[in-house]
Amino acid sequence: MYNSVEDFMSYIENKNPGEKEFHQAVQEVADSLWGFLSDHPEYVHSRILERITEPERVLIFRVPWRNDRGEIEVNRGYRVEFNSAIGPYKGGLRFHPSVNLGILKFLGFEQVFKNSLTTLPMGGGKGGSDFDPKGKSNNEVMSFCQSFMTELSRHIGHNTDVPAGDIGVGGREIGFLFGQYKRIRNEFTGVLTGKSLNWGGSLIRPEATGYGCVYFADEMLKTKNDSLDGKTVVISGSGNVAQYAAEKVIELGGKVVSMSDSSGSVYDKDGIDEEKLEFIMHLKNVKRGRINEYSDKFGAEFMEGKRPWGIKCDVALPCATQNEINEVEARELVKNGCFVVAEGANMPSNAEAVNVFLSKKILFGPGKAANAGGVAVSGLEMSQNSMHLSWTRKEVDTRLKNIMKSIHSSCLEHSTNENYVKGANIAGFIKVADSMLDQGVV
Ligand code: NDP
Ligand code: 2IT
Repeated sequence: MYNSVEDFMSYIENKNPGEKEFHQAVQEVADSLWGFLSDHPEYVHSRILERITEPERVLIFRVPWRNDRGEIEVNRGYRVEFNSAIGPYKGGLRFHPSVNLGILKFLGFEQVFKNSLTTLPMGGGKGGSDFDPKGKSNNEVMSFCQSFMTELSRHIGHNTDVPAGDIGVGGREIGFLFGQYKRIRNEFTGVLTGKSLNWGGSLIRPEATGYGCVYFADEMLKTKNDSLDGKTVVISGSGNVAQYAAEKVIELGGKVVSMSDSSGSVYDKDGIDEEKLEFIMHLKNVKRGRINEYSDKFGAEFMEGKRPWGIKCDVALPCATQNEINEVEARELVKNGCFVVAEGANMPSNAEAVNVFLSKKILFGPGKAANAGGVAVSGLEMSQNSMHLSWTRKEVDTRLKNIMKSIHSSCLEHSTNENYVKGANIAGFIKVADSMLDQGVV
């Protein structure tokens, strides 16, 4: 038993040395839950906080593969199976050179709460590799994916653990991974989500995270009798989440003035319209080029090596990666009039930035609520696979919208002062914790 959040965090830090992103994610949840737990001693007596912060299983494996020059390369693969209290482990795979155990544990931990919020029966997990898909040929990406899945296939299954995409893992990689799974296991099942439509994918899954994030922002605005129409919006990233967040903002009448990648940000004062967004989608999904090509083509400003948070806006949608908004940037956003932040990425605002947003009382939707649309539609893809049928675009989009609405109201229900961070953490926790209590000491 711990007397304070500080005591509990010392325990977490000693037990998980060096995993700073994991500590950050746990700290936020512990801060949110502390008062609630003192009113609910049953969770404390059953050591739910100690149990929920310990993954059920962590797999780490060697991934050897051959590059186009015939040389052997070796990467490290991971799958963190964090919590299966409410359903099979579910969460994405990230391929990025920065991947390590601490990052995947933070992502897996967040996923447990996020998946609980979706209303669907999914546990939490996350995996990936330090493999860098940038600059690799299709053939190299395929070789890597096949080797990765050769080991992973022993541990996953449609009722056990269902991976999907994340940074560096999109439709192409899911295809290679699925092909190898099927070949090894000789079964065609919904073991991965984010599949192509022809072989078991769901309509709206590619769009779901970005659309869901914008639906969440819209729900927050509605509480102020406001909407996205006419708002100036800054988006970071230009990958899957950023692209479809931009598409939905444009559709709802907002003006997107910036998108970015790890090399810098473009600032287009005239707005990124549908046609310009199509250029970005082709640049990123087909050519796999850099964002400065947008500036070369459309004459917009390119801010090399810079994040977009200095640009004046009403709404910010961080959709790139963790800790991409620090305290100074958060203050600058608020000073420039930004009053809505909805996190498309996982933990893009660091702890100090979150405190700025909360203390300034702007509408702040934390990632585990605002970006839950992606995994929610993954859950809908699993349902469709189990029923061997597919729903229409409209059907899936309506379900996505309703899920985002339900997450929004759960957040408000479990917090005071419109603190969506606290609301999301408590609402996500209750369902998982009660299920753990029901299932005994496991
Ligand atoms: P993509 O790989 O499609 O795109 C990632 C984008 O973020 C790229 O523009 C990339 O730039 C940029 N980026 C990645 N790492 C960094 C970094 N270290 N510094 C600066 N920019 C970076 O990934 P997704 O769009 O799928 O994921 C984006 C975020 O959304 C992640 O936090 C992910 O966990 C989260 N998320 C994704 C979901 C999904 O369904 N895909 C669901 C829920 C959350 P570059 O190309 O230069 O690396
Ligand atoms: O962070 C996330 O929620 C994802 N990358 C999506 C996970 C999923 O299983 O669709």
